[in-house]
Amino acid sequence: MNGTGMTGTARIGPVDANPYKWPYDGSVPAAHTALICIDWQVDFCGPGGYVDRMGYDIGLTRAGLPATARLLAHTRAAGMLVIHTREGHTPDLTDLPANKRWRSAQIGAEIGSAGPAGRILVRGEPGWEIVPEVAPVPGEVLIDKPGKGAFYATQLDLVLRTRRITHILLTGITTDVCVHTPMREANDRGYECLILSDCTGATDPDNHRAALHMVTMQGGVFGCVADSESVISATTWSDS
Ligand code: C5J
Repeated sequence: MNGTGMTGTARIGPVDANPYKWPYDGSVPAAHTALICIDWQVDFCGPGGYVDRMGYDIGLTRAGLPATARLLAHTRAAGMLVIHTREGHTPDLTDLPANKRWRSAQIGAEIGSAGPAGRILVRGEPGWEIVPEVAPVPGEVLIDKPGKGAFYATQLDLVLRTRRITHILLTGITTDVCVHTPMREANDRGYECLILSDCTGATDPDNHRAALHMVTMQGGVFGCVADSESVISATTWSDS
């Protein structure tokens, strides 16, 4: 028995998604599927963090939190691998490209400078922590990354292959930057991806919509788009 009251082995699909019923191969065991929660950090959706300091509306980046928390509970019960990513730099900033630092200074939120949530985008600072609504639980994987992609300069691909993951669900912020980049990276590596429209958010609503729309082009150029309820209702359980 798990948190859903269901027993046995879970399988996902077919999910009512756009532009095709996800996944392409009909359905997938939860054991071969990972939920990746991208950069749900104070710096991106909390008061005094990087996004707030840049002057953007954190209401937009927080919008996907309730649906993500529900989906997290579901995927944990289904036995999926849960992976959390955090964007950030080492305290000495040796992994911070000069142009990234310069650009952040132009917009008044220089990476590495001190603010209400500690040093902006620096590992170990309060702003770098994942917000409590979707915080990791023991046993879940944490991937720390210096950039927008989750595969570059990380062990993510090795973790996925070691756990025999073939299919990926993506939640997180921001839709157009740190969610889109790893979706593209994963798609190029052959992972079958689904981005959750209500579990993502951007600093600009048009960018959020456009980023989701881009996925649906060319028959699903990077995978598919669906909402979290469609994933939950497409989960079936059988005795193992
Ligand atoms: C950005 C992110 N937008 N997590 N990072 O700089 O999307």
